[in-house]
Amino acid sequence: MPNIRLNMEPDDALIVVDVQNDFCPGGLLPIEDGHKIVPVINRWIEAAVTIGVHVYASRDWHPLGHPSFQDNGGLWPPHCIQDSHGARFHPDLILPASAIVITKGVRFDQDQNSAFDQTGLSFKLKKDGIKRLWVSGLAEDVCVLATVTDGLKDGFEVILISKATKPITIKSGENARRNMRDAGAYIE
Ligand code: VGL
Ligand code: ZN
Repeated sequence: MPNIRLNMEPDDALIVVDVQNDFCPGGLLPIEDGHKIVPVINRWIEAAVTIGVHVYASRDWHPLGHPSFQDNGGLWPPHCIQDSHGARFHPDLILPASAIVITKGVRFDQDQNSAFDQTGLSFKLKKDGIKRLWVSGLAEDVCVLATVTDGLKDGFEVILISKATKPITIKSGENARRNMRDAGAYIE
């Protein structure tokens, strides 16, 4: 495959997935070195703001009793409880005032890993003429994976910024990357 270098362009969007305290060391569902992507994402945000690229930040925002929690038959320990410290964006993440926050994971009947899942994000991006997405954030093998594959399904070109994401485990991170590539994502 030719090595095409891609640059952000004004009708792209930068998507920052779930860069929240609970997914970083010290949090309730910590990803090893999760915090290390924050300065990397800040540089992408700075570039995006300079070019006029819109920034979207998703957040996992679970009510107590959420179905994704182990106590309720789900896979995960409780995390990103609405309004808790763990649910806040990482304190070093510098989101511009113009960033749009996408809240997900609020339903009692199902989880929403993808920032596109019943949020209307696709509608909004299309309304704004966005064709291509640069995706960063946590976790690469869960919500980033789901967001990238949903973005592709909805007809966007999607670029995963590999230095701006971290998986929960190395192995499932490798699987996730293969799945994203097979689904048509570029890995930058
Ligand atoms: C996530 C596990 C549970 C994520 C969210 O943001 O990747 N992972 N909830
Ligand atoms: Zn969650």
